[in-house]
Amino acid sequence: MKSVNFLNHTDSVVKKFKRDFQSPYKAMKAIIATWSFGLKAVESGWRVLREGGSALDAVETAIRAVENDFSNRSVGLGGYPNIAGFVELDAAIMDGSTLRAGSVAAVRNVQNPISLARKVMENTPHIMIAGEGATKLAKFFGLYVDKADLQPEARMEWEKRLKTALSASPREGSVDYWLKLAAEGVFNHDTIGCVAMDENRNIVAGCSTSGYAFKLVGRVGDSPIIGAGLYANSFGGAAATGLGENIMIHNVSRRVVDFMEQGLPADEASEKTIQYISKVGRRIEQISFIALDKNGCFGAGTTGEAFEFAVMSEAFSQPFLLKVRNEKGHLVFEKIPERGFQSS
Ligand code: SD4
Repeated sequence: MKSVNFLNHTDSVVKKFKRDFQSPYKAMKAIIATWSFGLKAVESGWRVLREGGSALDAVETAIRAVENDFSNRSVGLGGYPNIAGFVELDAAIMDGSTLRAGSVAAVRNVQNPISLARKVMENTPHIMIAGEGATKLAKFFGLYVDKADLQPEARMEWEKRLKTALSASPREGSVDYWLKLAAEGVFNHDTIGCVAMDENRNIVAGCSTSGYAFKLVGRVGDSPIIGAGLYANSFGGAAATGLGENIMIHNVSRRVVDFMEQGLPADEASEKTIQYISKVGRRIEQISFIALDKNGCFGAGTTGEAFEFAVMSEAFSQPFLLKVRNEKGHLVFEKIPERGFQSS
């Protein structure tokens, strides 16, 4: 098959790209992930799919690749800590073919919370395990790590926050004190979310995050909540990123899949979701998501100005980055030129 470099694209390549991207085609194996670091996830997950692996393995592998990068400040143990200086992680996985799911919330000392979430799904009668119980389960399954020191840059940033907050502090240890500290927190909006479909058309969604930087101890975001941070069934899958407190209110991932269930392709389901949230939402800041439908078509949406994500399917010769822009409720998808792709 002849490869065409998108950087020197012609109109016909652009048209082909739009057709491949926005309308159903025969490619079944497909994978999509949030943000530019999603490229690393997509590359890892694609290797699994390409070799005939399951969507479940692909999503777990994809997310682990980002969790294992300690330079990432919003995913895994390299992430910013909570206000007490501990990294607390949320993660979940959902198998659309069985409607089974597993999740962990506010878990410490686990390098790969996505794998722990999968253990919860496959080896317990439960869906969600939080806090100390999740850490204990990690020990049981050999996923616990003794050493979970903050990365130097994360520690520096945390100490800076503490100092700023303490300079005008209420009584140390009071609720006011903790709230003040948390209010100084920065919103960290880079969850790794991933959705994949394998050659048997099984769709799986997953996500993993260290959540809101300098959050209150025990704060749980949308990522481990089925329907909010992720959802998958036989019609499609979705995963969200952005301020969890907003995503939960709108049950974002389930809503995107609902629209796909009604027959819309992923990109149209995404637009409907954004329009719905904008219409009803008081809390609409910072919500973005990715979507994949049962025909292998990609979608994504954002209530912000733009949101980057990574994709790969049988229709393309290598993974690449896309951007979705929100133009007054209408979603416009475009390539990111500096990360050109090759269409076969
Ligand atoms: C949360 N949704 O914990 C996560 C944070 C995030 O991109 O980064 N999303 O609220």
